[in-house]
Amino acid sequence: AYRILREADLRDYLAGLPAIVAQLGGAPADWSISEVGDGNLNLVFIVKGGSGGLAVKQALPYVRLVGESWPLPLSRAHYEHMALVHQARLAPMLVPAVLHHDAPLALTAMELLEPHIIMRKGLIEATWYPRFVEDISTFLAQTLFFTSDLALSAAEKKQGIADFAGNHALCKITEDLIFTDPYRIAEQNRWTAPYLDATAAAFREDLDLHVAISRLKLKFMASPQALLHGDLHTGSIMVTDSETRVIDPEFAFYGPMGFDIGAVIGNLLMAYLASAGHERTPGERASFEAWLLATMEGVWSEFSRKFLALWRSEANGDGYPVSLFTGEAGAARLEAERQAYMARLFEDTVGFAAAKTIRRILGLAHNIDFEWIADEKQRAICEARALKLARNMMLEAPSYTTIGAVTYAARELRNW
Ligand code: SR1
Ligand code: MG
Repeated sequence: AYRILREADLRDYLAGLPAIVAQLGGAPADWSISEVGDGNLNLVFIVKGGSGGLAVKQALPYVRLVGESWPLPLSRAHYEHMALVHQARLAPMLVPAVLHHDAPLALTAMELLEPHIIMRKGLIEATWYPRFVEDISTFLAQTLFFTSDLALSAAEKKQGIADFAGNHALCKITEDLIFTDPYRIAEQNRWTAPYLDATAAAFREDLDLHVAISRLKLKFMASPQALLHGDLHTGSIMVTDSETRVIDPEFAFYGPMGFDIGAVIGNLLMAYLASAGHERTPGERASFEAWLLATMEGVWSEFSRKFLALWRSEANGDGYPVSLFTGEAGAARLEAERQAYMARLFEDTVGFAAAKTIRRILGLAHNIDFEWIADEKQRAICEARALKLARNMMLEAPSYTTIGAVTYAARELRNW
């Protein structure tokens, strides 16, 4: 039966699992266990034994950030587990290995990622991650392509949608917190007041923006293109110099691919525009910010290259029947169609990146890229730049035809 585990309960529980006891080593009484969760929803324990360690995540029956007044289904642990297993098959070595799952307890024990750190924290420290472009573009291309109609039969795809359809409470969080609340008066919204009061009010009055965000919301709700991670911000990525692991897919569901890609790009944009507010030497600042822009460009261009390569070589799905594109003319027409598909996907990506940015500045759940800028006026300056860029990206998404156009606009706004 479900119960919220404290450290002592977890010790007793894990001591009853022979494979886990072997993984940890030593006597259970000697294991160190500490709860380290700093996310918005769950408990996270780090457990260390005589010869190994693991991370244990348990879902709470409510939103941790807010408290018991906001109940949330435990079933999200089931969807997260299913997504992790699926992603491990599609993108080996890019997600943590699952060691144990207990559905009634809404608990999953995973490989301990050490010395990995949460990427967002590394970016605030101006740390570069040379593997990131290669790894995240592989993760995105593999997980999105192989769960799409380009790779699956119609029956397989519909089964996939059904398997994750029950995760609607987590989708509802996204629908409200990203696509609705930042654009209306909502009790839980906050922003850096008083500096952004007028901007927040302008966003609440901006009907052009309300149309644009509503189109994106509809796309999020009604375009089951592929199995998404669903919350792919830089707090859901753990990194070292040489490794990348994507964690926390509890928001997984079948949705529009651009939502995951846009999450990565939007969070890099925020890291870039927050950089001015963090202590750095001038040289460190310039080279780190240049790396961030090159990283954004690399994420899209490498994702796009890998996704297209998969489409050309692994397209066994029902989406584009090969029999309709025979001969030289057919092959050329299909290739043109692939390019048009990627252009539409990029437009979605730009819009979702903008939505992800606006929600972190005007909505409930903020991020430490901005929050850790102690001087509130300086923070508001960085946030205002990000809001200006995001508003333009959302309204003018079709005019951003290349990732270079996005990074050019970001660079232009950097000193606005
Ligand atoms: C109430 S949950 C707030 C946010 O935390 C998660 O990481 C998701 O981004 C969600 O929108
Ligand atoms: Mg999370």
